[in-house]
Amino acid sequence: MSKTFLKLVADITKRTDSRIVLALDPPFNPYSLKKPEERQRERLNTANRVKSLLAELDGLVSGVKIGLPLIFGLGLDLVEEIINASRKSYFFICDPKMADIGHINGLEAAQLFDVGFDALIIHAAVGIKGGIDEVVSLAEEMDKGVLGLCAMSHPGASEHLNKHFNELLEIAARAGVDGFVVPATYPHLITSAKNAYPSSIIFAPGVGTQGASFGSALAAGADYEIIGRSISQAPSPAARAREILREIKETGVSIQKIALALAKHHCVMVGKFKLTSGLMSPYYIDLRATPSHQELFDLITSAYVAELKSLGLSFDRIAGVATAGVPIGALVAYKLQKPFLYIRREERTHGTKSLIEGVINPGDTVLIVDDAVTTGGSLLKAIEAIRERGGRVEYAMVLVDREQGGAQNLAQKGVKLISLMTASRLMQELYRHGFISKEDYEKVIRYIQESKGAQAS
Ligand code: BMP
Repeated sequence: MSKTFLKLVADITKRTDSRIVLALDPPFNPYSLKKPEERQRERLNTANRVKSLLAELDGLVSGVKIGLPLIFGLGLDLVEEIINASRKSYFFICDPKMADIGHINGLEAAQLFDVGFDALIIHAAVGIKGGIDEVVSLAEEMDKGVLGLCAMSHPGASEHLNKHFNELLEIAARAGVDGFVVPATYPHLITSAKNAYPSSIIFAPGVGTQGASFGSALAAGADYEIIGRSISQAPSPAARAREILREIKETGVSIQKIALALAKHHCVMVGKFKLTSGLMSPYYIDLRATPSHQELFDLITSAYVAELKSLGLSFDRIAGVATAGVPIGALVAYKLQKPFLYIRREERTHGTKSLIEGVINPGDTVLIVDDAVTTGGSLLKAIEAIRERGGRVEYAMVLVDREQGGAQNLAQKGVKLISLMTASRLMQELYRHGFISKEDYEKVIRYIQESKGAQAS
């Protein structure tokens, strides 16, 4: 494990405050030209374009990942020039997706480290002995980093590679890598990796062009999002990177802040608790007091608003579920300038005997808001009450998904659950920032995993 690489990553990120690593894969093929001098001109033009791109993105992106297409096209001398030109602005990761025997890996790695790459990516699937080990020991000698690729982002990855994710993660960790590459398109794998190795550093590709939304991998527990075409092929890469950073900040960073503020105000507790659903739990989230903490409450409701805006959903009304969903929903509705109504826990015993307080017109689309979901029981009751009154419900939104079947149970009723964070993510943040002990963290994660297993069986 390279202290130098991890320190470099931390120092640059401190300066940029950006969790983006640019994947640099410009479409360029000098070999389509026949004459050597034409090829060379094309290489120099591309190297200059890359240098200007990196100068333009200074401060917006923390790392640059260079893959084989650019290395083949330019050759390592020009790659070295590119790295030297912006050495101070970025950490540089080479992505050859190494997968050979250790001896060959070592020969490749020595050249890549000598031209100035700070770290490289190797397939965890090659295994440690006579595979990853030679690269890790060379990296240690040269004070460089190694990242283990443990799963991939494309659909075919689920045919074989990603099925072995946990084994690959364990292999990479045992080999002594500095971090993992885990795809944003399979966010549950990111959460599993962070749960298993909370102090590891995770880089997630697959964001933007491949479908995962900006900030989603960070929300699942990644430390960096690897973004290529969405930035490099935008008409103005710097303007696009700024927009993406804004989106990421609104989701990823605010989630971390919320998690820490919840802990600070004792809204998350570890112990032995009985939930509304009747299930026992080793942790409890109580968001009923959040309106008493003005800053925290503003963070929470702003995060709901930001997520709804970024998803671009349209609906006519917002309904809060009693108790904690009422103040949250009311403020979110106010911020979005939507009418608000709420759903009681118990029917009134006199008067209208309705569960609903407020106005719904038949055909209105209603977004249901609550604080947390376990199995989805309270949300399903609310959905039913609203549908009985002629309202249409397609989405329900919560701050925390306790990952105990809520999303699946709602999906069966045709409702998509939007959650700002999973309970696993919340616990990771609390553990990483010293609010809960390793034992408590592991106990809660085991409980979450086991209750997921119980769902599946
Ligand atoms: P883009 O954002 O343009 O899709 O680029 C993604 C980058 O991440 C590419 O450089 C690709 O090689 C890399 N990558 C990936 O897309 N999926 C993986 O599973 C692993 C990767 O390294």
